[in-house]
Amino acid sequence: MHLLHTKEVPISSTDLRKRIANQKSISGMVPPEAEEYITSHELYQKLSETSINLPKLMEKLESKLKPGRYRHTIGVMETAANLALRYCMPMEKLRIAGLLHDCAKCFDNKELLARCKKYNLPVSKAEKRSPHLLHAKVGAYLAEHEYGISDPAILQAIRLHTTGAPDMSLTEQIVFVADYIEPNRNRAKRLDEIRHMVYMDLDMGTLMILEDTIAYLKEKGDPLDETTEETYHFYKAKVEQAISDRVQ
Ligand code: DGI
Ligand code: FE
Ligand code: FE
Repeated sequence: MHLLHTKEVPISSTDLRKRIANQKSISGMVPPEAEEYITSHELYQKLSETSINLPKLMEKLESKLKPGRYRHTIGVMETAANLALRYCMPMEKLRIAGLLHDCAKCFDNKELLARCKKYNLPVSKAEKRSPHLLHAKVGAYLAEHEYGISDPAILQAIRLHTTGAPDMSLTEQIVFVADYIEPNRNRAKRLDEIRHMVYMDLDMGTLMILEDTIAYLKEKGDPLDETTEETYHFYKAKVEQAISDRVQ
């Protein structure tokens, strides 16, 4: 048995967890690295979705989506849960985000544009050219107003799931990646390689997805949304930086 002589710290972890659940700052009460980890992994937050009944949500979605799309949705939900466990994120939160990410996929382009007008959602030039991109934005709106989700991290993950965004939160990045690799997907090239990679290096996996999506869109002649492009450049630079840090 070793006795450790340490300074007495008059801070209890229970109090810290309570402060976080009540959205109070813990700045200066833990080392900065611990605070950064707690924030980026969304730890100890009160899950505002505790009242959410997942089976009911699933039933409602199943009635709205085509069978193939619903299967994909369940695949994304389970994959997001797996990745949540891998990257120490709240699993329930990621399941809900995965389940709802494509909840507006039942609308055609005309309906998506009409919904944006109705809900006062801005439509960019790129979205006007490719209105299917709007299912992400409209989906976030529906998740909040029709499926009762209030957690901003979930809503933002749904909003960004098609183009990604530079410097995504872990929740956003996991939904983005899960959407691409879920087990029912079978068309994209390098799928198995990417599936393997995202469990080893999430940023590298994200970069590979962006490379392949951009190549696919170029081949099809579809215009790139500038967010997709910015996201690609962000993760390319981040991965290159990580490699050069490792070499030094
Ligand atoms: O809704 P899903 O089919 O599950 O997946 P998604 O929301 O990622 O949408 C995939 C489609 O979106 C796929 O065909 C690629 C396309 N996409 C992704 N980024 C862009 C894009 N399409 C255009 N036009 N521009 C983009 O930047
Ligand atoms: Fe989608
Ligand atoms: Fe999807």
